[in-house]
Order: sequence, then structure tokens, then C-alpha cells
Amino acid sequence: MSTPFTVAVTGAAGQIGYALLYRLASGDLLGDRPVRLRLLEVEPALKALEGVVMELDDCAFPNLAGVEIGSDPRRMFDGANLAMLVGAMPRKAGMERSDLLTANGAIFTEQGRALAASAADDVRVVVTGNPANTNALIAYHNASGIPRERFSALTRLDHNRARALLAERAGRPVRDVTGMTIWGNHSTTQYPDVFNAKVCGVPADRWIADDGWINFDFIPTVARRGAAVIAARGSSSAASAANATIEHSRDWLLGTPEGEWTSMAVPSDGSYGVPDGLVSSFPVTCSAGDWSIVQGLPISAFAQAKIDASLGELQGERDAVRALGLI
Ligand code: NAX
Repeated sequence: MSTPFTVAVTGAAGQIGYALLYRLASGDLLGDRPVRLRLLEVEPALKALEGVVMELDDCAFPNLAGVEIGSDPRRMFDGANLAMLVGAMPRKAGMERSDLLTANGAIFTEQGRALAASAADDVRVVVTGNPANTNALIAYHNASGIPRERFSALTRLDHNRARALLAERAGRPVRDVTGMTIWGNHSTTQYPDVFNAKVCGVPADRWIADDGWINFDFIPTVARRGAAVIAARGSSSAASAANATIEHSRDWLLGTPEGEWTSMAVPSDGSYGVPDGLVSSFPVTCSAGDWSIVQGLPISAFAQAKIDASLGELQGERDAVRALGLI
């Protein structure tokens, strides 16, 4: 039997956690390879987490090699090959943006340091908790010794939403939609890029041939899908966010399919003029645990203006956390 792969999950008693853990344990990440789970929560949520673990036990998953829970990040990240940072401080009524960044700054500086202290040498980190891009920026700045390329933030849910919406409009199955890209921040300023996507191998804008739909329907619908789910369901996306967190991690670890790319927010290497180090979403291919940004995609003036707006927002967040001394 192969060595168990250790996955640390933060915010494990939350709603994304509840949708995520059973899929990790059942083999959706690495198939038959045994998985060991290390679940981090804040102290008051540990009781609820015990119930989640009881249910994991009751599933009798053959490849679940053990579960540990706790509230000490250094202990829970010990030996982690993959860390899914899902837990974050939500914005509460009356909270200023700087309060939100300060609260999350405290979480992600501590978790960055804890990862550096105790995670496995090959650790990879995906940040799902919002504001995901900037939380990842804070974490990598505080994880001295771990290459920044090992940190990423989730825009796969946006990517999946964009693919599904384009497929529906084209009247084709989702598998026929390729080459989707989310650029920028995981927020309403993101730019979902139809112009480099294809449907059945044909450029999607030629297939759709309706710029009005792309600009005034597709882009805002993808960008505001999270709010639409909250309005309908009464709580934020959970199953789809868990699914995206798994797909992001699986592609990173095992590789993107031949000829296809995905969207991941990663520390910029300056590609496409994105300031170095900013955690921004790009088209990426992955192979054997490394990502690389797809180069040379054409960006129109319209697209560039959208991307610049999102980058402006990310730079504002970066400047704010820098002013707070978090990076
Ligand atoms: P929940 O509020 O249900 O769960 C969050 C859990 O995190 C709670 O159990 C809480 O106790 C825990 N937590 C808080 N601080 C912690 C800390 N310092 N260490 C460990 N655990 C901690 O939220 P949920 O719906 O599960 O969403 C989790 C995060 O994902 C939120 O920040 C949310 O905004 C974000 N999302 C990100 C998405 C993305 O695509 N990047 C989409 C879905 C989601 O909105």
C-alpha cells in the first residue's frame, strides 16, 4: 500500500468543510491512494467537528488512513502535503474593509508561519477562504522557506461557473467548452474570458456571435453568481466550492488534461504585465505538482481594461495589508 497523503483542512466544521471532507476521504482527490486528514478549527467549533468525524468514521471509507482534529495550526499542519485553507473570518455587519483584512491577516500570518514550521517539504497550499487572493498573499509572505509558487488561491469555482454558463448558451455539454480563463481577483471585478475559450474547438465568440450577451449577461452573471446562490439558497456556495477546491488541487498535483488549461490564482511572475508577486488568476497548465502560466494569449483593449480594474483592486488590497504590517 502506498504512503498516505496528508491533507490539512482549515475551517473543517464549516459548510464547505462538510461538503469537502467526505469527497477527500472517498478518493475524489487521489483515487485509491490512502489519505490522512488533519482538521483545523477554532476551539468553539471543535465539538461540532467531532460530529463530522463520527460521520466520516461511519462511512467506513477504505482509503481513509486517519483523522485528527485540533485548534493548533502547527500541530494540524504537521507533515501536510496539501493544505486547504478554507476557514476565514467572514465580513460581519458594520465591519470596515480594514477590519476584515486585519482579522484575516491575523489568521493567515499565523497559518503561513505554521505551514513553514511544520508542513511537509512538498506542501502545496490552496486558499479558498475570502478574500482568497489576498489571504494567499499574506500566507506566502509569512511562510519563510516555502517557495511562493506553492501558494495559490481558488478561482476554479468561477472558472467552472463560466464554463457551465457558456455551455448552456451554446447548447452543448460542458465538456465541449475548453480554454476558459478567469483573470484577476476572486471578486465581482474578475474577468471571465470568452474570447480565448472554444466551443467544440471553434472560438467561443464566433460560436456565440453576440457581444451584448458576452458583455452584459455572461460577464456579470459569472462575477455575481455567488450572490445569486446566496439569494436563492440562503447561504453561500458550499458543494460547488468544495468541488472546485478538489478539482484545483487534483489538477495541480496530477496535471491538467493534455491540450487544456485551467484557472488558478497564483503569485504573478510578471506575465501579462501583472505586478510581480500579486496573487492573481491566470490560465495555467499543471504538471507533476508545478503550475505554469499559459503565455501569449491575445488580450483585446476591452479585456485589458477589465483585467486592469481587477488588478487595481488587488493592488489596493495588497497596499492595505502592507500598511497593516501583514506582509
Ligand atoms: P463557514 O462560516 O460555514 O465556515 C468557516 C469555518 O471556518 C467555521 O467553522 C469557522 O469556525 C472556521 N474558522 C474561522 N477562523 C478559523 C481559523 N483561524 N482556523 C480554523 N478555522 C477557522 O464558511 P464556508 O461557507 O465554509 O466558507 C468558507 C470560506 O470560503 C469563506 O471565507 C467564504 O467566503 C469562502 N468562499 C470562497 C469561495 C471561492 O471560490 N474562493 C467560494 C465559496 C465561499 O464563499
